[in-house]
Amino acid sequence: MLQKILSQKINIWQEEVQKILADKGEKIISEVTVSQVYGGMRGIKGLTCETSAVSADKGLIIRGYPLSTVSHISPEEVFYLLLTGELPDPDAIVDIQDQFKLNQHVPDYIWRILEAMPKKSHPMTMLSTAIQSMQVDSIFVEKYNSGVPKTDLWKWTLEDGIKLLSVLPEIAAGIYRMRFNKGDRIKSERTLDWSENFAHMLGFQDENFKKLMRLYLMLHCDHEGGNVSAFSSLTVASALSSPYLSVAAGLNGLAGPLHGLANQECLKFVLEVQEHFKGAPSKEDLKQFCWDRLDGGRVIPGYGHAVLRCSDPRFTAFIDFGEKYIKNDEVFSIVQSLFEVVPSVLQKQGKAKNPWPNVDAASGSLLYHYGLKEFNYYTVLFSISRAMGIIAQMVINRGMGIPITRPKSVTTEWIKNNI
Ligand code: NMX
Ligand code: MLT
Repeated sequence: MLQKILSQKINIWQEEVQKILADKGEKIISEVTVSQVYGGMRGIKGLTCETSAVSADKGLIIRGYPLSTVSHISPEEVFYLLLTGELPDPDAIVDIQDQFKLNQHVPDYIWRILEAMPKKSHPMTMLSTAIQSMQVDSIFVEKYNSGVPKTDLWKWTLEDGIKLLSVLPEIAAGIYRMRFNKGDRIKSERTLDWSENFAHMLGFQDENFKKLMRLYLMLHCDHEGGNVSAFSSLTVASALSSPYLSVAAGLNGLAGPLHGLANQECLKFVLEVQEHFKGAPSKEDLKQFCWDRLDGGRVIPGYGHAVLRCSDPRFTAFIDFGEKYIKNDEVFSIVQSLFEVVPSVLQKQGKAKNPWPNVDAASGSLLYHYGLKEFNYYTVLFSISRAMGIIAQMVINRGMGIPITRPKSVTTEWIKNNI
């Protein structure tokens, strides 16, 4: 069903792009300054992304829907929305859920590889190792080797992508149970949906934790094309590497503390506050604690953003969840106090261009409340969700025939002599 819908849409999108290129191909949409060249290419409009856009003052907009208007939908629904640009009807939801269930089998070699890894391996290293090991079963590689036309490669990207999304919850849950000595792996339960099944395989039965997982896996799904994980994945995919190698590459970027690993760092920081003050501190004490951290040359995790210039709507969605379900939790109350204190501290310091909280500032406190306390696991949760956006972007880019990524670099010598 999904392949059929996408076949029609991709033809239309291709025609649209051909027309844009014919009419506007030589128009200028961005200028590049020397500071941008040395500054992580910030703000340069240099690639397209159809699945979502991030507005500086509104945050994530998925296929035209501001996040707050769709934050209630399930991960399966958002995957369909990212791919097709439309919200699925009930038949389409069942179709996606069936496809995920049909492809759920995790190959045995994955468990053997994970078991052979050093016991103290970071869960993100385990996850990306497991994902890239699945390259051996890539349908995309098989079809590429058999010489299918380039225009059809998106179909096999989609097939590998769906396979990967189908097994990711079980692999991730297996990593959790193995890495943190939680006992045997828990078998997948076919009557449950994607996020409920994941919560079940982690070993959590609380209905509110399941609600949190549904929200968590929806909120982290995508953040346009230029963030480190999407951009890295798409660059690797542009060389026609398989979806397994490409997604693993992006998740290795997500594992950096300035990107997805900030959720681990953030909860660590909140717990340090709690430990230091033996409870929730006063606003004045908290302010001083933040200044001490900044003066020590460290960032406040969960705050700041390369694109946003407002509170991240994903943060707001988590705070709303916390206020509804865990109002009196001490760790959550520290997160709320930080929100009252950190923006003014960062503004006063005057370095961060965005003093407001990002997605990572609140999520850890919610997971911690429900007993998922192993915070170096948190970026794995981010990864399961982000894989949806990366795969959707990859399928669309292949469908549109976007070529290999290859921007031009210059040397400092060249800048000295030519600018
Ligand atoms: N705490 C302290 N300093 C900060 C912070 C912060 N939260 N955010 C930015 N700055 C500093 C930054 O380090 C830089 O300092 P310097 O000039 O000494 O190098 C200066 O402010 C200017 O940085 P910006 O242009 O505002 O930020 P940039 O676009 O380069 O980086 C982040 C964006 C998100 C990497 C940065 O804000 C940061 O390090 N935040 C903390 C880590 C974090 O929460 N990351 C998660 C992002 C979301 N995600 O999940 O991916
Ligand atoms: C993300 O979700 O990818 C982060 O907010 C980082 C970004 O957009 O650069």
